[in-house]
Order: sequence, then C-alpha cells, then structure tokens
Amino acid sequence: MMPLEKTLILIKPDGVKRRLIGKIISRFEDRGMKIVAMKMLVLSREKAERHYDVHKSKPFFKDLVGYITSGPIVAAVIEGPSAISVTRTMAGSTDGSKAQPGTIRGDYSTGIEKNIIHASDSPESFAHELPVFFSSDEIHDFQFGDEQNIY
Ligand code: FUP
Repeated sequence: MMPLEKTLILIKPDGVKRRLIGKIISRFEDRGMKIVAMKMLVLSREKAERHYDVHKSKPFFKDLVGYITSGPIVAAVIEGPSAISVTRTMAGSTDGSKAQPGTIRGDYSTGIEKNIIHASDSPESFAHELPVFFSSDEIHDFQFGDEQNIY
C-alpha cells in the first residue's frame, strides 16, 4: 500500500455559490478517500494573504485575495494513498478552460480565478496551508469499516 498522505482542499466561493459542495465532496468519498476535517468559513484578508503568500509578487495576487475572501468557502483535509497528487489530478489544470473533462475544474469551470477548488500542490504547501485553516485537534483519526477493500 502507498503511504497514507493528507492534503488540503478549499471549495472556493464560486463552488459554494453554485451548490457544488456535495458533488465535490462526493468525488473524494466515492474514490475511497477520507474526509478527516471540514469547515465552512469566510477567510480573513490576513489568512488569505498567508495562504497565498507564494503568489505575493504576482500581478493577480490582489484579485486572488479579494476573490477568496469574497464569500464562504469550505476547507477540508482529505486523507488517502498519495492524496496530494491524486487530488491535484482530480482538480485538473488551474485554468478551467484548459482542464480535462472528468476533472473538477474541467467539468465545472472555464475560469482561471473562478476555478472551483484549491488543492495543496506538495507536502511543503500542505504544511504551510494546513495551520491557516485547522488546528491539530480538528484533524480526526478514524477507520472505515471496509478499508481492506480500498487501500
Ligand atoms: P493551482 O495550484 O492550480 O491552484 O494554481 P496556482 O497555484 O498557479 O494559482 C493559484 C490561484 O491563483 C489559482 F487558483 C487562480 C489564481 N491565478 C490567477 O488568478 N491568475 C493566474 O494567471 C494564475 C493563477
């Protein structure tokens, strides 16, 4: 079995406002991945700037922070074998207009800013992003009854 890994996803304000929370979470559950933390929140400007600080010098930074703080988002921690790369593949290319059908962005987005979902791109990004959203006592540890059929 591949080592279990955790990753962070955010369902962005467009995903929430377009009633896609359930469909997106279902994709991960259907794939056998474990939702080990989840909350809805409106991100503060400070937290948004911290989450996206690798993009601080980019021309789109101000709009990106404005957008991600514009309404409620859903943050979740997902666990599974190779969760980071599996989740990135499921999210699809950043630009929805270029994302493959079958991916979340390829099925629901044609935008680059309104692209439905964020997913950590590496263990380092996950380590940086996780504490913006969750404390350690909000990450749960539990077993599925049928894990032997999944992992
Ligand atoms: P991703 O990891 O796929 O979310 O993409 P990036 O880290 O490259 O970009 C983070 C977010 O910045 C994207 F989700 C959308 C936004 N972005 C823009 O608005 N314009 C750009 O040209 C690139 C990214």
